[in-house]
Amino acid sequence: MSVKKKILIISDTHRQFTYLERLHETIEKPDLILHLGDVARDQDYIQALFECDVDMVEGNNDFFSGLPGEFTMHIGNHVAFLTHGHGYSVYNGTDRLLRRAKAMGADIAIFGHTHCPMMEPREGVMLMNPGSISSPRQSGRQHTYIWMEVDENGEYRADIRVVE
Ligand SMILES: [Mn+2]
Repeated sequence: MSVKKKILIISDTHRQFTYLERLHETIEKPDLILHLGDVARDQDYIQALFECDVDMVEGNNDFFSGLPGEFTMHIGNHVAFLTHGHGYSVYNGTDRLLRRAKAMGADIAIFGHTHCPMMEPREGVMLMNPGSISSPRQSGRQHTYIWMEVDENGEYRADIRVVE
């Protein structure tokens, strides 16, 4: 597979950059960073650190940020729906998020907010949450992100990775 595009997916950085900086020192340069919200003030810093665009949605702690609450984008042959997730009550499951992603014609739904990583196919939609690289809440509390690579055929592979 020849990689055409590398996307770093992160969320809920909440002004804490220790693990993000560590990650920056060890990974190859992404072509794009997707940030699933919280907090908007981190966008400029991350953009400067990685020297690449950071596309971001508004989190529940991002007041008057001017960021979109959600958007869709093409990733290779796929359509991804991005939102922080608080508007879809993701703490109580992914039903509402899934319904909205389908309505938007997406086969990938990327969200944050829970600070718990997830990679799970459900009814034709791949649900992805990078967790929080700064303040993880899942058991074991590993500092996680998602690394995604898109190939020349428009297919992607994505996996949850840990910053040690
Ligand atoms: Mn949040």
